[in-house]
Amino acid sequence: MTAGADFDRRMMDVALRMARRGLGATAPNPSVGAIIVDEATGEIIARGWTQPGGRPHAEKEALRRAGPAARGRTMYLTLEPCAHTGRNPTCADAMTTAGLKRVVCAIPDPNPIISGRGFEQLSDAGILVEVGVGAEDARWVTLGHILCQTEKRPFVQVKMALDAAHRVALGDGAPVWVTSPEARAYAHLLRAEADAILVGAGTVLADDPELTCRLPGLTKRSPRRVIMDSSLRTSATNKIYSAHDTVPGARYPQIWLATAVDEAHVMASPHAANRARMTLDAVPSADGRVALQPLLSRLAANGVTRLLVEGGPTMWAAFLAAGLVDEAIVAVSPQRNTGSTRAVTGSDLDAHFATHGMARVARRAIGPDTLHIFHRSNA
Ligand code: AOF
Ligand code: ZN
Repeated sequence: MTAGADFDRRMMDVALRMARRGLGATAPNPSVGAIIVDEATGEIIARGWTQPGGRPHAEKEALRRAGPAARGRTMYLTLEPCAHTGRNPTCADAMTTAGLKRVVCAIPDPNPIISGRGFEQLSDAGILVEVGVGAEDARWVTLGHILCQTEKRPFVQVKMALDAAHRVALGDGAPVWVTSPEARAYAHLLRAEADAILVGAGTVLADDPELTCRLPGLTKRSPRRVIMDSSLRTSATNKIYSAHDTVPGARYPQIWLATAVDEAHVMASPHAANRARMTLDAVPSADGRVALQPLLSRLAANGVTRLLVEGGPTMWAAFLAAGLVDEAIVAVSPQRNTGSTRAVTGSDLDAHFATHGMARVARRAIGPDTLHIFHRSNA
């Protein structure tokens, strides 16, 4: 006997795993997971997830893999199927044609051209529709898309690597590694799951990072790199401007430079030499600094649904103070940095994040380090 709430929940967990596979690869579309199940036997007939670039959608991918075996079966789906007009047939059409009997879906699509219509179309075709299973997890996986639709900004994830005293190393031209290779590999995975990485000019100058994903097999998932460089302090020789040359298949070779100065200033600066490698975006400024909200809405308008804020400490503080951090991922080393450091969170991580409306969701070991994860409480 397979039917029931527990079975539905377990199957939705599989669909959620499918959805997570596409994070960072489907923007501006959300990454959705869909599986087709024979409820009588509990067999998973086909799995689907949103394909790189955003199409085909997850449902169509699962239906294609199932073929005629989809008839009479149940689909578990993390987001309402599309039913908008324009591009035909929609997923709701394809699901109806395939003869699915039941659809268990986690959450509605906030996209106003779809919202509610996908479910309505399935019900009208006689398919049993159940909504809400795994809703909380699905909302989290889909939050980039949801926030782009509702707040015109991407999901913002902040990543910090701190020493045992919760201080950050101030690089002097090269990255200083206090956390372990395991924590660093995890940080590269976060890059793969992001649509864009944001760093401040200070970090580019201090660490001279490349900001690519260098995990074997995932270099193609290196996201778009954005530097917030209000007053053009980065130099044309910083590695970030040439790093893409060494990353096979990097999707976004160009750097996006968000600055508070205008294009004429840029062309008169040494940055003119970088012009071919740079997309320039003069973003409205406050006190000569790039304003965060307008920057985020520009990113969303350009298809960025998941933004990884890598640093440094000034930028972390600005995003936290503005209440714009959805998730903070903090790797803490058991060792102390020997060089110059700056305090970041104080000794009590939970208290620090609580002052910014964030609460702990996890604490776990990663190699010799500890990973602490905080979520925005009202996310
Ligand atoms: C689905 N399944 O896997 C995804 C959906 O431009 P289009 O035709 O690809 O439609 C994009 C919209 O479809 C997108 O804004 C979002 O609302 C939804 N994404 N829908 O049925 C999927 N990725
Ligand atoms: Zn669709």
